[in-house]
Amino acid sequence: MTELLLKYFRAKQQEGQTEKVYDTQCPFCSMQCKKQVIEQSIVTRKQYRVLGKANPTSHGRLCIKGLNAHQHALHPERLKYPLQKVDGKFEQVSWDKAMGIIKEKFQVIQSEHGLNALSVYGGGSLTNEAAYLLGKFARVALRTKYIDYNGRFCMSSAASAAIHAFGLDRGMTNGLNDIPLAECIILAGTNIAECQPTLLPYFEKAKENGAFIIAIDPRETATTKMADLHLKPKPGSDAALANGILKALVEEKEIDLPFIEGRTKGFEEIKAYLGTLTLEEVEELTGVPANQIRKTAIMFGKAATGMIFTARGVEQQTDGYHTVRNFLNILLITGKIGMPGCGYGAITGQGNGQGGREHGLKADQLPGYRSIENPDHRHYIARVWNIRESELPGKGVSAYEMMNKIEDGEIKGMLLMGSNPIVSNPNADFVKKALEKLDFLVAADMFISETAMLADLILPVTSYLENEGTMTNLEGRVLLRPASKPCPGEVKHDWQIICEISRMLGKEDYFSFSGPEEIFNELREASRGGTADYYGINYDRLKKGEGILWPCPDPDHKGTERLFENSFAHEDGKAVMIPVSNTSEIAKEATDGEYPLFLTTGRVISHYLTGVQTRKSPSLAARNFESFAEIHPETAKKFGIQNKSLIKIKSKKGSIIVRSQWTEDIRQDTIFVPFHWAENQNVNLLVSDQLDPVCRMPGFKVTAVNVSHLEKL
Ligand SMILES: Nc1nc2c(c(=O)[nH]1)N[C@H]1C(S)=C(S)[C@@H](COP(=O)(O)OP(=O)(O)OC[C@H]3O[C@@H](n4cnc5c(=O)[nH]c(N)nc54)[C@H](O)[C@@H]3O)O[C@H]1N2
Ligand SMILES: Nc1nc2c(c(=O)[nH]1)N[C@H]1C(S)=C(S)[C@@H](COP(=O)(O)OP(=O)(O)OC[C@H]3O[C@@H](n4cnc5c(=O)[nH]c(N)nc54)[C@H](O)[C@@H]3O)O[C@H]1N2
Ligand code: SF4
Ligand SMILES: [Mo]
Repeated sequence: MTELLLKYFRAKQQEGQTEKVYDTQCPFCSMQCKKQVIEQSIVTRKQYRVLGKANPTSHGRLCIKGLNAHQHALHPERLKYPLQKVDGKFEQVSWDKAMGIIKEKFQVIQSEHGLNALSVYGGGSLTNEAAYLLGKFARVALRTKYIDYNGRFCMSSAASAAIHAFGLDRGMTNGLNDIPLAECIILAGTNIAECQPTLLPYFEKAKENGAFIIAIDPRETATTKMADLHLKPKPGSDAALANGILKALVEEKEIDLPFIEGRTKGFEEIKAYLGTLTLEEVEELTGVPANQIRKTAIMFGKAATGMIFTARGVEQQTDGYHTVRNFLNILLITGKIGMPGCGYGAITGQGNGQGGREHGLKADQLPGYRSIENPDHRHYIARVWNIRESELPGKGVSAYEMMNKIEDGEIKGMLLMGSNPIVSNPNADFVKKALEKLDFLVAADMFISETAMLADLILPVTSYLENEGTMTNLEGRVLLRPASKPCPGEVKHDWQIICEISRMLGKEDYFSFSGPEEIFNELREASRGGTADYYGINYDRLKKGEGILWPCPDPDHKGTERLFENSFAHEDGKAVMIPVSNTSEIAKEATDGEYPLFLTTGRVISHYLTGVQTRKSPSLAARNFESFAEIHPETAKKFGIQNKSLIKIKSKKGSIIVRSQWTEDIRQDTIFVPFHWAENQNVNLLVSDQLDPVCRMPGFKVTAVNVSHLEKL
């Protein structure tokens, strides 16, 4: 070997010595792709590379968000110290001082206004350990009934529909490996190609195997392009569309009578209701031609195996619960569940949207998916927490309704952990004013988000690179996310913050945890025997294996991939179907002369939720640096709107300014705006405060609006 080559290899070896490898998971969507962030120190400069890691869900794939997620975590604006607002400006304070302020404010508020004057608002990015602990914190340390989380806006209609229909809610009833075995797949209101990109290959595999894919979306998207048939309904008309499909299934005799009789209840009522409808009426209501509805029914009915997936397009409606129930009716009357290549999937959104709702972040839930209103469940959890059952508060209200409680003066203080409500709540102007009214708002975040800006105190938290814990992915697979990067500045983990506040409030006996594994072990006990039973899962098993799907009732149990193979989770083992009316009483936004267009909202591939993280990533922000409105060229011409020009969109609630984007991919009566931007681009300034009466989901997907060319700013 020449001297020169030797020198080169030695230099390479040295370079290798300064390389650090951080094993972790992407902090964004429910796929929870495993990855490595590789840090190379070259003299004083640090350089980062990201590699996907093999695993049974994403198989080493990463999308552009996963490839760039280190950029926000390493951003100079990451908070490193607690901040207190003094005369309208944030000043750095010590943790001792911050904790002292919280103690004093919390105690004063509760002694003057009662226990329920304090509230907790959580998020689906928190680990299972932090989510579990935050739920316990609200009930045991603060003893308030007011706790809820952003998952209310995300999965609540699908979750409540699955609980009522099947007796149990796990995002997917079958594992991902069933997808390629399905002969027909219905994708209702889901844009997998942009929102869970590493999931797409499962559907591509199904197509290679000959599957027929039907997409339901008012827009053509990267996902609908993959479909063999694309139904383009009027926004918000999916419940009626599902009735059309049900009607055609019955007419074509493509139903599974032995399954209906043996394993379900409610078919006769559905049949009677369908007898009062015609496909032409459904065509009129939805804008989908009757022949396409019939084709959908024939293809799905005749297929030996089939799956239905729903996501926010059909769920974020004021009748989202009933809409999902009607899609479940289709699955049940065709008997396509609990078998290979069959099943239902409500595609989970956030990284831990699934775990968050299983372990007590929701107003009405206790760990293990137990109910806060069930006396047995309350007794069980009170025993695990070592308190009296009578000390456990009752059911609170949903995320948006907490804003009403602030406005009414009932809630005076809030701990916000992992959400940016003034951008993500409907009726955003009202929400901002409500939060400003609080006597005390403390926000735990990595950044000064738009909402944290309103806080009296901001507590800096660790990112996914530093914070170890478990996350439950869209399949219901519990994964251990390792994290070994040293914490920047004085940041703390969410779970540490919860424990420290509890100590200040004199509750250290209930919160004396030294690490996430200890918290998880208590969570296992708390979930034991519940629907979402994690008891058999432990850190050792997670470290050795590839994640475990709940329910997993004991350490020798391998976890449950496919649910409902022999029976459903209701006491009698049967699934429940209900007729869903085309002309429901539920209030919905309707267009009129003043507001002639439907506005629907959603996502683009490069940004995540309210954009706090992705807007800080140069590679992602460069793809879309501002919001926009997709509008059909014919509609644009009618309203005098040029392509790429600034337009004003107005609803009964408010107005925003965004740039027009002409596209023939969207219905002519509909415009689409993503929700990743704030201030005068915040689309939630337009969305109404109407909630689904069953699950309290807002109608993010339908708002009546008008559009106009912006003359001058
Ligand atoms: N890139 C990216 N990925 C994400 C996220 C993100 O912010 N950015 N967020 C994550 C989270 S938390 C979630 S919840 C998921 C969301 O994932 P999705 O639900 O797939 O995303 P959305 O874009 O909200 O809506 C999906 C589709 O519904 C359509 N739609 C709108 N109105 C209607 C309607 O009335 N009927 C029907 N049938 N369809 C309609 C929209 O045109 C859109 O294409 O994505 C997760 N992944
Ligand atoms: N118009 C419209 N509105 C919508 C939707 C829609 O489709 N249309 N979708 C809804 C849906 S599905 C969702 S899920 C919500 C989401 O909406 P938000 O709850 O507002 O979600 P994020 O933007 O993720 O806000 C998370 C905040 O927590 C911080 N954060 C991230 N990770 C952590 C952590 O580990 N710990 C702590 N303490 N903080 C952390 C981030 O920096 C950020 O400030 O928006 C809803 N709003
Ligand atoms: S955003 Fe979702 S699909 Fe993309 S890398 Fe992250 S976890 Fe995977
Ligand atoms: Mo979500």
